[in-house]
Amino acid sequence: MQVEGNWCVGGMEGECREMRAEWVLKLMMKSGKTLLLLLCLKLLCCAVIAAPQTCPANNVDNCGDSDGWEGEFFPGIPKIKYEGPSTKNPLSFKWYNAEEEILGKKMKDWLRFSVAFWHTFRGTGADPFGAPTKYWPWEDGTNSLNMAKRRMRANFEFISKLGVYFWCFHDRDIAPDGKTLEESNANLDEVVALAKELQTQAKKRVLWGTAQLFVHPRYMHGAATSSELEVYAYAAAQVKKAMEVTHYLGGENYVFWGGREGYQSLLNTDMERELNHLARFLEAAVAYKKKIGFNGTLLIEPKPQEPTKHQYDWDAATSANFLRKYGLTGEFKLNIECNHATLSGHSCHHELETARINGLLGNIDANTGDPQVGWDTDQFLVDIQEATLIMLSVVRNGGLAPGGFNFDAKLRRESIDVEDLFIAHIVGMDTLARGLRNAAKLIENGSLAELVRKRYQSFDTEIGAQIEAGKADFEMLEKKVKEWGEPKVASAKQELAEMILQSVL
Ligand SMILES: [Mn+2]
Repeated sequence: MQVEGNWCVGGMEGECREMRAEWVLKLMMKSGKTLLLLLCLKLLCCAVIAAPQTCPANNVDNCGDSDGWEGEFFPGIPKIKYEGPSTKNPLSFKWYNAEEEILGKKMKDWLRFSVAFWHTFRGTGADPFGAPTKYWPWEDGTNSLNMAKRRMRANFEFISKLGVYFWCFHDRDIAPDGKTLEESNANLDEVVALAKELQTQAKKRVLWGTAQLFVHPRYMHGAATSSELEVYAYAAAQVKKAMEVTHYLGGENYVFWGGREGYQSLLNTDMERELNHLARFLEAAVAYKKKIGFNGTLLIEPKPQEPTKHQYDWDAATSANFLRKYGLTGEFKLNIECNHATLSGHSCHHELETARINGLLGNIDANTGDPQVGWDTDQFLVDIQEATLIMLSVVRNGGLAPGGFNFDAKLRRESIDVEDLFIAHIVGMDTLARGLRNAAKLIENGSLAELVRKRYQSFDTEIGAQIEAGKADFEMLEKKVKEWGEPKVASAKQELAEMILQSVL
């Protein structure tokens, strides 16, 4: 018997056929009306495709077998080791050597890598045109509590084998949504208790936690900027809980990505009122953080569009201005995502430098977009030049701690092997490690710093010092112009700077 649906593909055929047969048999014994049964099966399968989150947390029987998992989740995949640039082994590091010192610090301390639970363990490969393509062997097609726990165990085996110290999560991605806030909180508590046990055993930590305030229909107008008071309150309750569990898991940061905080049209939007509400929401988050003794850094993650036409946290400069206006700069830093940087028309390097010079660089969501594609593709970063520029900013910032590099990146829809999860993270880690090595070469070589120093040397003078100290008035400068005549202007040496950068790649 053929059952259409999205439960089973590719390598899972064997297990899936068994699952289908068992399921069909159970149902046939109950009803005996084969035609009706087939119709129900068809409808059920369609429901699974359309809304994978509709399977209730407590409804295990109707949503597949959610018993424990025997043995390893990633059998045959060893702990990933550094083998150097000449190795041909895809399951090894070519450039990332965790314990090696670069510029006086271990690579693992410069890079503080983190796995993003939502992409790695909840990413299905679905897109607006097509169904999921990824069916990891440990998934049973449900969103049950048992499945959430099994997934959490897979997460810790993955980060342990990968040799990463941190992980990041959204509340609703690690535990299923309940019918009420109380039920959702209870689900979260149960999964978080297991996560705490597993991360203590594995000696891992949470880089940051966050609340998912954009999937549920209640958040269609936004969360803190929703036009509905009850939604604002619900979001506050959800963030309160997400901060509590992040604190419980020893999280070093807490992130606010603006989800649907933005607008689709200014005609029906009171932008001033919405931004005031957002500021009040963030003030309340600061107050609650202090109340529960959570010392993690609060981070705002800029993004210009998607899902709204105009997100309020457009870019680093806009976010910095928002924080200043509402007196929040001392309480927040920025989490810069490279793909969001390019969506806003900047380079990742520009956004990092804008955050850094404003004292706001807190964390990096390490990913990249595609220059031919206009949306947020969340790809693993593989561009060595981009990685070198990123690491130049990170080194200038003295590192990112307590922040780090979160791989907010997903496999392409067409990459469907379990080992692809490892390969993608390995190449992302190696690219940034190579960027760190190159940045160190640039800094130790000194030619680029010298080029920049020379470019501004006219200000290293008595009058220059007066200007920079705010002591040069227009009358004095006019007098100097009459004395000096036409200014002599030097070359910017851009091509030489590019040549120097090329020499370390
Ligand atoms: Mn993104």
